[in-house]
Amino acid sequence: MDSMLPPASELEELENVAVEVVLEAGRLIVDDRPADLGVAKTKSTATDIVTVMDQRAQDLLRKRLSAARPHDGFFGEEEGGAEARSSITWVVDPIDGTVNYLYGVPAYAVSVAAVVGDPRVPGAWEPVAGAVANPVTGELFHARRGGGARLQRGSDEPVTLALSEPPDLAQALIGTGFGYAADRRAWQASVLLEVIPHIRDIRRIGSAALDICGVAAGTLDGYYERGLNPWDMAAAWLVLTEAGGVFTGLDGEAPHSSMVLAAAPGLHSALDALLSDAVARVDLR
Ligand code: LIP
Repeated sequence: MDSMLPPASELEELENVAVEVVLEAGRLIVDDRPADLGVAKTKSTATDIVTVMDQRAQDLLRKRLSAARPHDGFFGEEEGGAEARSSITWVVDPIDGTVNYLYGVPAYAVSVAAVVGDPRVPGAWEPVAGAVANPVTGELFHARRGGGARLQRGSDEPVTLALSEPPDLAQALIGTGFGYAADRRAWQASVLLEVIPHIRDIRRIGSAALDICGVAAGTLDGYYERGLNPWDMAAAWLVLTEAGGVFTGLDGEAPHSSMVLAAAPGLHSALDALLSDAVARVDLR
């Protein structure tokens, strides 16, 4: 897909646009959060919720992105998309960690990525610029292909992210998540039972974008989850790989809804082997 890569100057522009719009949407979901925020509707299951602010934030992001880049496509978690007339499609999660947002748990994020290829087809797309903002903690992660990854906290100077040597698997702090369907959660719990005796501990933060950025920033050593959509992972994927990390599916495949895993090179293969065995054992039952 390197042949589809925009020139360096355009990658920088795409990164700046992503940063600008995630900060604005982040302010909107914090400042305009209704005091009586509730569930506007549900999607795949009764616990897969949408609030009015998910749609409002997506509408704002779409408006700003189409004003800045009228020919680009738009592919978001909520309603409303657009086909690309350029090589770029914006993949957007207006609130990643919506359940945390509803409960007031300060671990949710706005995630915006510019990708090449078709984000609806696993293995047929990749992010080239992007940003993830947690509007409560003031953490802003951003990256562009070949340009490295940065973390900025509030008005502090941005720091360049570079993964350090990871611990062994047995000492590794691993993040994961659970889906909205009961049978999916039961399967994920069975896999976790196989995994947890072999690692330091598990963290369930509730936002894949923040989990994957956490691996890039060193607040987690690794992460895995089944059931992610392109918008949950697009921007954080690039933050991680530009920080020197590895982001794949199982057995080194392309990232896929069946499984994604994230870690530093030295830990990734051990985590992949552990997960492949665990999934095989659980699926045999
Ligand atoms: C969430 C993911 C999280 C997963 C949740 C949910 P959403 O995305 O970020 O990793 O465990 O089930 O899918 O629905 O808040 O955008």
